[in-house]
Parts: sequence; structure tokens; C-alpha cells
Amino acid sequence: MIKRWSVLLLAAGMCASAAGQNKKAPVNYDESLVPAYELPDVLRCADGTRVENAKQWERKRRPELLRMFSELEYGVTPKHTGIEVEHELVAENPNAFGGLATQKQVLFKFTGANGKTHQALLLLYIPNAPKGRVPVIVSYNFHGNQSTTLEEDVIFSPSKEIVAEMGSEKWVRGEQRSRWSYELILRRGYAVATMAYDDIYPDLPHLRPYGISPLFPNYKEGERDADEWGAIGTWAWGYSRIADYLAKERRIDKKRMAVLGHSRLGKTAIWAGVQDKRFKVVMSNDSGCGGAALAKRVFGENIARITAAFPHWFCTAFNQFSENEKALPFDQHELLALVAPRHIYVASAQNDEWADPKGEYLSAYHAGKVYELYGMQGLPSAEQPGIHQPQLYDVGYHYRAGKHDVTEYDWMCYLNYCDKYLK
Ligand code: GTR
Repeated sequence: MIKRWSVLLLAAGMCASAAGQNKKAPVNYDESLVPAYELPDVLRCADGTRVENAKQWERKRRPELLRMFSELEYGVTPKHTGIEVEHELVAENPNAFGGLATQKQVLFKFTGANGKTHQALLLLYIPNAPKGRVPVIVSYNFHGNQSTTLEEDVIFSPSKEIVAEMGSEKWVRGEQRSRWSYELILRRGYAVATMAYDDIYPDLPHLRPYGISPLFPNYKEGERDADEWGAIGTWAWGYSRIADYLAKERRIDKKRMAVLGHSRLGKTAIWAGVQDKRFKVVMSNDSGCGGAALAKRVFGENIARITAAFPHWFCTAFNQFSENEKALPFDQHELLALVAPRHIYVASAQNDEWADPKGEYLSAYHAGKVYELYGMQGLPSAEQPGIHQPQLYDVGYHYRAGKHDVTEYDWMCYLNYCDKYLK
């Protein structure tokens, strides 16, 4: 039987360049102009049968959806990469933050089967006070490990050489520290691990050859198959390599790993959490289009805009849905549902209309159906809660005042959620 989405994929291959990707596609911010849309039923299989229990979900519907998201949105994650990873502890400080934590900096040295090599640098803080193993939150940063703190001994991430423009004010020490509530996290008993996302895939289309991509066996310079992964898929793969390392770290409890990401890295955190079951809690901060937000609402950023601005993030098959969201055979609530029965938390910010806060909420709400199959509790109301009313159900959500950002308030909510489901 030819599956519905295989046909779509074929079509995408033939017209990927002609499709959408329109930088000037209109952006809607008016609720009354949201098109009438029908969300695909997460429990209805492609052949029309209905999922009645968790077993059917796991055996049939989950793999089917996972394939759709792979082949039509993020691209297929290669199974056999032949890539070997060596970890070198390049720095260690048992007295970070005045003795609150032990800091470790670990160089990941990747070697492909083709002999090509690549390096990435992990920054890890482990709280000193707790006895025994601790849970960990894994989260990429945007401008290098050194941007997340003023601690002088944090080494500049290696990708600075590739992505930072001369004199760039972004890649300086501590520049992003407001997004990293390290002391709060550590006092609450969590370890935290970060890496510059550019260390895995430098975030510009023409920089693909300078990341880890050329180490993969299917890599071809300057071209991609329609269902071949892009940056989001590659970053998600990187999250799993960080998990590999942490699972072997003496003070980390490998059964209590969480993944968190902001914005494009929120999209990435969801996709990583869907695929890698070692992440028991998955947290998406303001992830918007291609993340938590429903595509079919076409509110704020849409597929035409995102694939035009960031042609390297998704697989090229995704371009066929530019200005044609109604043709999508799935929507993002089904992506969130793929995390079940592990935990998913979505957060939105009030002044972040570009990311469609309401669409992010509705998506989390509609994922709840799958949690119910496990006797778990999704979000109770289809009505988006007001500002600062965190919903810590098995599916979690909060709506914060302010702009597109990660704040201490967000961290507090994430830590409360993790206390509930990870401790
Ligand atoms: C924007 C993009 C969003 C979001 C954001 C970010 O330019 O349109 O999808 O990912 O970047 O990552 O900060």
C-alpha cells in the first residue's frame, strides 16, 4: 500500500524548490482571521482505525506519526552513523559559584567513518550539596558556553571561530547569563549541562560543511534528499550524544534526565525528546512554529516564512506546506503526544505573538488525549490559562508576561515541574 505521506514526499522531491518558502508571505496576528481548520485526530491511524489503548498507540500510531514527522518535517535521523565519540575532560573546578557546584568542561571529539573529525564543548555544573546522584537538565545555548555565565574559567565554545563575526558583541562572557539561572538550578539540586548549538551545526545554511554534518555517511555537499534532516534534526542528535556522556557521569542519575530548549532550540528539544526516551521530561520554551505551536492556525510565524528564513532547519519536503498548512497530514499536538508517557511542558510568553502562544497552548491541550490512554492527566481546559498560572499536570504549561526570552520565572516553573515528575 502506498502511504499517504509517501505520495506527498514524492511530490515534495519533485517540486521542493518551486514550493512556497515565501519571505513575504503574509503573517496573521488577528484571531478572527485564523482559518477554519480541522486538527488531525491523534488517535486515528492513517488507515482510519482508532487507537483505543496504550498498546495500540505504541505499536501502530506512534511509529506511524514518528515516521511522518521524520519524512515530512524534520528529516530522518540516520541510524547507523559510524561516528565515534571520545570525551576529554579539559577543565574541572570543584568550587564553582563559591563552592555551590563542581564545574566540568568536556570536549567531545567526533570521528566519522570517513575519517573526518569535529569537536564540541560541553559545560556541566553539578551541585555539591546533594549526596549521591542528581537529576540533570540538558539545554543548548545560543552564543557559546562562556555567554551563559560570568565565571572566568568557562572556555569559549569552539564554534565561535566559525559563527561569530569580528567584534560581535554576542559572543562575549556572560552576555546571555540572564537566561541561565545557574545558582537557582543548582540550589534546587539539579545538575545542568549546556553546549553551543553552533558546535554541532553552525546555524546558517552555508555553514553546514563546518559542523558535524560532513561526518555522516549520507552527507553530500550542497544538496539534500527531500527527507534528509536539517539543522534541527542534527541538533537533536547532538542532544542524544550529550545524554550518552551524562549517562556515564558518576554523579548524574541517568534515569532522571530532562531536556529544555528556547525558541529554535525549543523545537529541537521537543524533537530530541520525542526520539530519545532517556529524556524523561521535555521542556519547550517559546518554541513557536515548527515547535509546539499548531501550524494549521497559521497565526504568527508560518511555514512559508520559516522555511524561507531558515531553509536549513527542516527537511526540504516540509517546503511543500508553505502557504498550504491545510495539506499537512499532521499537526504539532501530535508531535507533543509522541513524548507520552514521559512528560512534556510547554511555555509561552505574552508578547511573543510571532510564536502564537494560544496555538502553543492548544497543541499541548490536544496532546492530552494520548496521556489519557496511560491514565495520566493532560491539561484540563481548552481555554488558555491567564498570565502566571502554571499548570503542572502530566502535560504542563505556563504563560508568562513579557517577551520572547528565558527568564528566572520560566526556570522556577520548570524546576517545580521537574520536582514533581523527575524527583
Ligand atoms: C526566529 C524564528 C523563530 C524562532 C526564533 C529563535 O527568528 O523565526 O522560529 O526560532 O528565531 O530561535 O529565537
